[in-house]
Amino acid sequence: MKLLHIDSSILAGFSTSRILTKAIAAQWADQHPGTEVEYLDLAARQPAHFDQAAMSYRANKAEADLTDAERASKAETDALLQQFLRADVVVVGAPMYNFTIPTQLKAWIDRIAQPGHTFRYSAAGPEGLAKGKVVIVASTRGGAYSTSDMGQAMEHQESYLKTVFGFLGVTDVRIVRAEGLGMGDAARTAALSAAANDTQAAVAKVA
Ligand code: FD5
Repeated sequence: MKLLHIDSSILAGFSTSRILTKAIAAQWADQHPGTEVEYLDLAARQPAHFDQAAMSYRANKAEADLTDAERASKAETDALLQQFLRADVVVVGAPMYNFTIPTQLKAWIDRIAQPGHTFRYSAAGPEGLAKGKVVIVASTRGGAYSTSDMGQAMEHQESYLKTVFGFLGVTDVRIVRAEGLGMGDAARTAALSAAANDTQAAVAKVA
């Protein structure tokens, strides 16, 4: 079984989501002997923004007709896409920055969301092609959003990730959440303890 461990926090050694993804990946490997872990640090190695050169991926141009920028971009897309497709389990560190995910994580999603590879349009509508994977999201945030309707309406982090992974065919998205991290010491301690419980549940759940 292959596990892809992804971090996107820009806070390096101060990051909370990095602590959570590390624990999730370690516990998963413990409980599933033979797990091969690949690691992707999107803050250390950020994919380029999905731009005009990146769009050439969709045009199926002959290799010889690509510009240098398009060729480099295609190689980046191919590498990230294949890495995602070969994973059975994807652990994603996803802090909330400005109500949504870090730009580095969005740049990765833009690379892996490719028609013909991870989704396609059919007569019956869009169909996700990355089926059978488990995605575990380590969600961290300064405020608390899960406990009120208003909070849920304002957060575009977990809800966005569930939507986009669902669109790609991943129906099993598990959330490990530490929220209220900026609301004082007691709230932070409670958040970390809730995330530890979520981790156990996410790792133990049978697909
Ligand atoms: P991980 N939380 C929210 O609830 N909302 C946000 O929109 N945006 C944007 C940024 C950052 C944090 C350090 C908090 C937000 N947060 O990276 C973030 O989700 O894995 C959590 O910190 O740790 C989470 O743990 C929102 C991230 O996961 C954000 C750009 C950075 C944001 C509505 O919703 C600790 C530094 C910070 C911190 C921080 C910071 C916040 C918090 C902790 S440090 S806390 N809160 N370093 O020192 N901005 O590295 O440990 O979790 O609330 O306690 N900075 N921010 C916040 C640094 O910046 C909270 C609420 C709201 C808005 C913002 C600076 C310079 C340097 C290095 C580090 S909201 S340097 O008004 O409720 C909006 O070395 O000089 C280059």
